[in-house]
Amino acid sequence: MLKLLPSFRIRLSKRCYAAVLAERNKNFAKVMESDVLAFENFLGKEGVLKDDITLNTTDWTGQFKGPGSVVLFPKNTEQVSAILAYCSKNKLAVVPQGGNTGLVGASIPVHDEVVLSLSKINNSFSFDDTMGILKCDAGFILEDLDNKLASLGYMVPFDLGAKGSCQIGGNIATCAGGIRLIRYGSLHAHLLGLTVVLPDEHGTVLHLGSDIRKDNTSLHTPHLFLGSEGQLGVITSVTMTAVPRPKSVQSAMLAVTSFEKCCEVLKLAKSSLSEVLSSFEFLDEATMKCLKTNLDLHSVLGTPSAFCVLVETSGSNEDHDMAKMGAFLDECLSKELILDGVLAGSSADATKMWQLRESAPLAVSRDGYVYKHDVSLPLKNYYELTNVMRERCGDLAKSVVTYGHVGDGNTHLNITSEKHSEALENLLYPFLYEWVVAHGGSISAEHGIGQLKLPYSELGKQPEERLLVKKLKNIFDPNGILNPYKMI
Ligand code: FAD
Ligand code: 2HG
Ligand code: ZN
Repeated sequence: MLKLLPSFRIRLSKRCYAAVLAERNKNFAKVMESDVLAFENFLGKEGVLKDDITLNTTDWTGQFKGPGSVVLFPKNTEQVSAILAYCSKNKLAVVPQGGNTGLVGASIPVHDEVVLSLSKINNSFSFDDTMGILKCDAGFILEDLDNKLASLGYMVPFDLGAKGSCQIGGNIATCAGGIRLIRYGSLHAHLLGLTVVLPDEHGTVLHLGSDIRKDNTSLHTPHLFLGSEGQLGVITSVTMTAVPRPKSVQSAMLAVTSFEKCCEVLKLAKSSLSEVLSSFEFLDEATMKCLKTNLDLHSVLGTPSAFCVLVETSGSNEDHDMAKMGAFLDECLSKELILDGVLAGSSADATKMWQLRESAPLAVSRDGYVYKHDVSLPLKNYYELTNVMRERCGDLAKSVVTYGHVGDGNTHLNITSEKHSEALENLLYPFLYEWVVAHGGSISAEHGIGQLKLPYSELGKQPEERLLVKKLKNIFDPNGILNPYKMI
């Protein structure tokens, strides 16, 4: 029997918690015609959207919708500064928005907050191709940025399924993980500097960190913005390292019969593929079924199996990398760690494999109402969570699906039902998050807290740490106008 953590001794459903916390703060003013005129004065009429704002007030999952008030499209840091100074003086709450691909309802208004879209701040781009240092506007779409770097022989050191829409500023604000973290590390390893605008009465513009690789002259202030979920300041420019684009990429999909064997394959991949290993992703049978049923996507493997692993190497010498991958696959087979395996013979084959993994979020979203999870766990408990929840949900769940970045201990357990079910929700929460924390995990490995996990944001955290974070928030945002009702 799990011991309830102090904040959950009174067993309230997630819904009750969220409703209490999300009440409109009466200290905030409402947007009036005079405010709209002021915004038009800063941005021109084309920079202010008043009607038909649904796209900016609904999240990717469709589960979070806020009424909002107005959407602003500044074109540069100075305009962001003018907006934030005005909103701070006039107590207007503001939500920064990047590509709006976040999965926790953090990028959309809860009530009538002003949406500040970064999508027009995407002009400035410079790259030092000796040091591999990139400096660019925060509103660049990740894929566009990566394509620009491709022509210079480099790439962004992370990649995710939402790359066609998410923005580099949003990636920093969420500390996005993705499918290459096993190789290049998290964004903490790559961030060098930021330009941010504070939501104070001056709209203070700060240039944090620097444009060089090494700088130990201060606290590493840009890093405070990693995972800040738009609650400390608005990021308008990013300086970070890029990595040489690999000349040789090998991808293989493997059929595995047990989760324990998946872990053995991971161990072997780390030791034998070592420096060229660039991804180690995971899909279970329920995910494959969902892909087939909802998107008509079929496994590339002839043999059905309980688990599928997608292994990728990236390097600079095709012969060397192919030899390594070949030896690794041989060893997997000879040790009977895998049942079957397919090595991509062309980039089209590799695309098919990646399409399966990257379409998993869409496949589950087509399955019905989705309870999404983004937790990290020690590997010994990784799939145990799925088994525990599958048994607990019984017939109330339509599908219990798991995919994720197994190489990073990050599981995306998605549970679906035909429609939203209070009974299922009460079975899931707070049990699931308490289970994760009790097993040494984190309730958010990638996507953050936003609105979705707000009732549980204190789980696994020291009260003193939460207090420190609140004090920091007050320093950056003295009037508390930036992205209220969310993580902090
Ligand atoms: P938004 O969704 O617009 O905003 C996210 C948060 O950042 C909000 O709190 C917002 O206020 C804040 N914000 C945005 N821009 C700024 C800015 N310039 N300044 C200050 N605050 C800002 N995430 C992963 O980590 N790994 C994955 O593998 C992954 N795969 C995904 C696959 C799919 C299909 C989808 C839909 C999402 C996926 N995500 C993943 C989640 C999401 O794409 C990331 O969190 C991404 O980094 C969000 O970027 P965005 O520009 O869309 O930000
Ligand atoms: C992924 O890794 C994303 O595909 C989305 O982080 C996870 O859909 C999800 O739950
Ligand atoms: Zn993910």
